[in-house]
Amino acid sequence: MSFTPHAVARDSPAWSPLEIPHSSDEPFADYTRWRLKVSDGGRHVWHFLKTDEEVAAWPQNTVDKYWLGLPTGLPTLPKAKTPYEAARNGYEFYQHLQSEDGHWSGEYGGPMFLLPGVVIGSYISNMSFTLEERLEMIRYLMNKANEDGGWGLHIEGPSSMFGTGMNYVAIRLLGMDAEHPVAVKARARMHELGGATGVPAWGKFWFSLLGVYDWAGNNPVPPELWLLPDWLPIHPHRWWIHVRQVFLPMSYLYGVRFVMPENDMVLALREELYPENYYKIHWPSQRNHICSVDLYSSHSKLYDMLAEVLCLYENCSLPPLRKRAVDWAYQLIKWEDENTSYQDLAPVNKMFNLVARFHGEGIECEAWRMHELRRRDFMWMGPQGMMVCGTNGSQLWDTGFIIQALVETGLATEDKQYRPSLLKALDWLDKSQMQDNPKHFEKAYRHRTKGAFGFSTKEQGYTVSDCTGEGIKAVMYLQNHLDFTPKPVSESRIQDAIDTILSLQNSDGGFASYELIRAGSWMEMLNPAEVFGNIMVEYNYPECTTSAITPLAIFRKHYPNYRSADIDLAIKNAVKYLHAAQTPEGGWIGNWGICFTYAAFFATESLALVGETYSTSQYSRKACEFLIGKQRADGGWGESYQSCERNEWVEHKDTQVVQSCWAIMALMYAKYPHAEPIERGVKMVMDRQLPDGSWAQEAIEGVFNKSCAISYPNFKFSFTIWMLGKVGRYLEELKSSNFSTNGNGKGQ
Ligand code: LAN
Repeated sequence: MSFTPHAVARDSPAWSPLEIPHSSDEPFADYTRWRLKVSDGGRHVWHFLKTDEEVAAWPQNTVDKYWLGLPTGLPTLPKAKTPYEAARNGYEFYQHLQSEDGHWSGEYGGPMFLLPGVVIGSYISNMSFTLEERLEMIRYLMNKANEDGGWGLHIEGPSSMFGTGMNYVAIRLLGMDAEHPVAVKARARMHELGGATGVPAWGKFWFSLLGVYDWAGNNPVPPELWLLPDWLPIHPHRWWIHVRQVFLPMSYLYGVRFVMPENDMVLALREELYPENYYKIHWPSQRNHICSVDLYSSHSKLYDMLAEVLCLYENCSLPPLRKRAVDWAYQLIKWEDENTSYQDLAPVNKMFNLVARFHGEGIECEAWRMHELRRRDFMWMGPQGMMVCGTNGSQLWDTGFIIQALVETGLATEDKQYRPSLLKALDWLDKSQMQDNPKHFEKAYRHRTKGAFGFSTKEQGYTVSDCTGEGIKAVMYLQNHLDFTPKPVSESRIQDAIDTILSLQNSDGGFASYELIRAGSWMEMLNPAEVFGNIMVEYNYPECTTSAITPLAIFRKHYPNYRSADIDLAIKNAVKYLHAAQTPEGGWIGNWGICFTYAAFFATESLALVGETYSTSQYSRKACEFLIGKQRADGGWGESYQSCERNEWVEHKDTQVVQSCWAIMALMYAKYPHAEPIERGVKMVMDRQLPDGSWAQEAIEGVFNKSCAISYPNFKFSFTIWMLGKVGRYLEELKSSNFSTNGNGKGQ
């Protein structure tokens, strides 16, 4: 049951071929034997219990059952007659999904390029999986294959070369035979798409490490860029953190031209991935050959020219310079590993870092052992098998929202029975705030972390602007708005969070994700990853901006003497940015959730902070009209992830509960004066509530980098409970005519 990491050769039984059933409907590894272990401030690791003794000693709990898709056995609740009762029923259910340590755990899948990275990286670095993990990863891939046999960039996307090529390799390494019908079909689709020569850059790179693509088919990834003076506008420290942290180990591995030793699997894959003869492929002409279905951002002329120049440089690079660059990149990789306890920023850079460390130090070392341990933090068991999550979880994010929902709706105070749950959450939040800056943070180009919260756990160690905002807001709600809670987070720690937030405001008032904007958007011309958009630098986001300023406003109320002028100015400037970011139609483009409904939920709250509502502000009024214009006949809202790709509203074929909640929350922030549309939306959300108080999973909720969707399954609890718990009072006030109901906007 406990994992003792030990290295395994690639031809050992740990990677031997497996007999895989043709249907993936039924579990391959008994679902009653999986357990989620939560430890160390919210670490998630799924264990498979092999013996009956272990099963008896560690019973499956509701959290395990829910996330595995097994019946939870939670009772049917009396049918809600009011929205508030529906909210209470929602929490009656959702409280059971809180972990012992106080946070809410959950699946964070969606992207389809993460699992292959974990599999290929592990294979290269002599790391194994348990048999059950292998079986359930294979089952997951079988379940997520599209009708045409391929895989997409994410679980709802059409088959692409990136998705199909990477997952084909993963399923083969995991043990599926090349003649299994699923492999045969996937291969046929891959060949129809033109074969793996056209895989996008990150696929080319992984395949080159594995030895199934020639390095000459890659555009250069020169580590020397790290030696450029920091002040240069193109120095990598100015790039968006996810891009530079992936570029970092890539540049190391490219610099040393790492290739795994050839074996039978490599030889077989060279046959399978390409319709043509592998050994006759002209590799240099593949550098810019990208399958057309994959292209979201095609290379700019500038990038292609630069790549040509860098190719010339590769022929004459100076060995001592290369060595210095590779050594410096390695140092930065080590700092990243150490500062995050080997979680790293996300599973992409983690697996590249692992291969780099494997190259640098082999297997008999702390780095290999720690990487092997922390790899499991990303692996999540769901009803359809084992996936790899976008981060090591969304612990802080989910906990922050449900706490605010409970406090704002009054559920936190209404019923004493929820007190233990709130106290546990406060304890978890207290332990999740970062209290120091990372080691070598300036040299490692990191932003401060003192006082910050990250998206998942403290250990992962990355400041995120909006997570710091939502985290400290939840803390203040618990500590300052309730009378039964202790105050474990001291005033000076709250001030640290406020300082961190203020340190993240950009000159035009907006807030980006992890850092200040360090270079202009012209850098997008150097975007080498064809499948994503807007990734090269930080941008301001309406969502991050709102999450950053709302806690400032709450803080100002409770602690009026600390940096109040800075706070006032920050809020004022942030609202200016939000005005400028509104589209002519009245919406805001969402970047981390889908899409306009998500951004409207945030932006309207910011406007309300400075008194801008339907009756007082054209921005707020336009936002309401925009949303009302998108309401569907059944009272709800539904937009597709394609809204994010196209920057314009794209209807989903179905109405979505979560998006409907965002839209209704936005209308409430804006003090929208007509009850009827709101009531219709509320009815839709209530009608979809299940007898046990929960809601079913609908379409994917989140997105990143314009093109990749990602799951936030906890949203169907936090936002429903939040909206339903608030809306009853709102409608009452509206009807008792606290503000206008005639729509002339002059009420209030
Ligand atoms: C996330 C998840 C959380 C998200 C929010 C907090 C919601 C957002 O408001 C700010 C940005 C942030 C922190 C974010 C950034 C990009 C992430 C880390 C992800 C979407 C999760 C996965 C994604 C990451 C980039 C996936 C790995 C892929 C690469 C392109 C490196």
